[in-house]
Amino acid sequence: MATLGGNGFKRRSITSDTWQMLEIAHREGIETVWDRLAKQEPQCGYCNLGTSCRICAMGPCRVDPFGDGPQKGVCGADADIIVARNLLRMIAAGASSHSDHGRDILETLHRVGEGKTDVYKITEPGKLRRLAAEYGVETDGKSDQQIAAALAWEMMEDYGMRRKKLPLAGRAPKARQEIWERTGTFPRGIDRENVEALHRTHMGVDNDWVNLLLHGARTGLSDGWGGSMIATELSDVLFGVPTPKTSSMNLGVLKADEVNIILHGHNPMLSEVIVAAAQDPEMIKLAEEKGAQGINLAGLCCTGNEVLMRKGIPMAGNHLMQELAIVTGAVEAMIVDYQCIMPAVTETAKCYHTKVISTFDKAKFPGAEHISFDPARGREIGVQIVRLAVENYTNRVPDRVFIPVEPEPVMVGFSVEAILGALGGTPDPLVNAIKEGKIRGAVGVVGCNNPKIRQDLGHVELTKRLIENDILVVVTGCAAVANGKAGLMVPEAAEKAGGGLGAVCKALGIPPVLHMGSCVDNTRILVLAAALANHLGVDISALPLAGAAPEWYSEKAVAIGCYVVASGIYTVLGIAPPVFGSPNVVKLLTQGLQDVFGATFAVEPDPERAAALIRRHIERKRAALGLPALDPEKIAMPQAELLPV
Ligand code: BF8
Ligand code: SF4
Repeated sequence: MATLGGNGFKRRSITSDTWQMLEIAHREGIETVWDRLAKQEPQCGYCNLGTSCRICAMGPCRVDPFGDGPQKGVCGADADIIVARNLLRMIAAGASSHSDHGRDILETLHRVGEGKTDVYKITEPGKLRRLAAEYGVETDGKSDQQIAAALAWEMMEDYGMRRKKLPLAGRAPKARQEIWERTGTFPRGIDRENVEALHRTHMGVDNDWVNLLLHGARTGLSDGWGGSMIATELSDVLFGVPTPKTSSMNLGVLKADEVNIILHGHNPMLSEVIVAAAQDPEMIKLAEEKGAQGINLAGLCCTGNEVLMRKGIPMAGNHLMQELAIVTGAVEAMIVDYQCIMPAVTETAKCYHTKVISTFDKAKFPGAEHISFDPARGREIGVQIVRLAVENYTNRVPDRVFIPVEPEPVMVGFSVEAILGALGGTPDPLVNAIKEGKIRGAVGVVGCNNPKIRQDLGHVELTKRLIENDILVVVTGCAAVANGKAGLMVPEAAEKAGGGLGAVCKALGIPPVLHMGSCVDNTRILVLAAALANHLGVDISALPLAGAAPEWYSEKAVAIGCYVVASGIYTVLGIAPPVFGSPNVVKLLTQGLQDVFGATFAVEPDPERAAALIRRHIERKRAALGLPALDPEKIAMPQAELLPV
């Protein structure tokens, strides 16, 4: 890519570690995600519009809604049906990914309950008992272990078909639950909604695009108020409720003189045992014998977020950094579990001494060494993996080691419990600050990186505009890492906030951008929104809240967007989903859902304009609640500019 040398790399990202590593990758002829995107261009127009279909062998088909080409697939499906089916399948894939992750954690809780593992234990008995009470599990006179077994058994039902309603959805305000009842979207069973989504999208089943999309909402809700929420709640029970702590972010967290182990993926089960094994004196001694000063763990993606917010393990980067982390030449092992791990990492690793170690039997990677993770033997496997990494230190080529930047400090770990704790135990101070207008509202900025958007630009510019205008920002996933790298997740960033939000943050000693965890932890945002709504006696859709996924790429993000909107929160996407081939579907998602769920989607790639859309929305909600509000029309909408990609 001759044209992309020098400053060309700056068009790909706003972060210096990315630029520097891209320069090296380019020099060494190592292909990255950006190069592969360039080779794919122009990408298929039908697929971008969502009007291609390969669901059955009469196809593949594509319809041409805006031209003279075919208007129907071989079976007769038109653009509306094809777009709606494709979208529902995306939602189901995303919801299944989160929910299957939740299932893995649930099975671990069950093992703990049955006494079949000595690796994991109940770290938060209080939270275990609160959850047990929600599920009607008897706790009086019962041990933690007995409660864990009984709660796990009950939660396993959430995945099945005996329930009419998912119990955790009972956390939503009554008004919200009534909307779900009325529209037939109350999630029943996690697996059930996902299997039904696949059934409905088989050729010749559900051919009503509205009906398909309503099931999309129900499938998304089974993730948000089901599978993901189980993943979050049980991870807290087993590994601890996150509390505020300081750490650091970007590739500068790697250490030139230590064994570097990267934890990449989503499931904290394995990373917990790796963290323990890396502290094992025998392993540290072995590292010293190999000439290293110690063992350094660093996170990537959402496994990184899990260990960051519970244990303060530093974060090497977000989604687009996975190949570039290896290009530092300083990574002895990249340990992967599942989700968002590009198959490309094993190719990049071949150019270095880095070992990629896959660990889940459901997620194998050609070119990786596979060590099958068994929770019953977690400790032993943790030590085995760390030993492999330590022994690999001697294969490092010191001349190729380049760690590009100094780490950026961050404050993380704002679980709902921690936020309410910082506020003195009740939502009152936050509610009062919102009522007075010191804080105008709150926005969840979440989701991925996508090489179609200059890395981190969407997250960081949107967040800056929001906090400047006294809107509290909560972040998860790769959006959190973007903001952390940009220096917005330290208490000193209160200076970059407006006077109202800034003063609140200074009084509490917290950043204006609160890190709430990994992507399954978006459910923490739901729980917080429900708590605020219940506190005020209103529905979630009445609150001055919004969501944004400025750089999303994954099916999981589609599922998240879907449950956020179906929970009553307006959501702005920075990347267009593949729906624009059906004007009917677009109209429903961007307007019609207002009458169904009291919230809609918007698509706006320009973060300045996205911020204006969100500010207008928040002021409208404030006015409707009778709170002091700005005239939304006076919030200027910047001219659209084409973003450099
Ligand atoms: O679950 S934000 S790129 S790492 S999908 Fe993936 Fe997106 Fe990152 Fe986490 Ni979430
Ligand atoms: Fe074509 Fe219909 Fe089969 Fe899709 S389901 S591939 S539109 S025939």
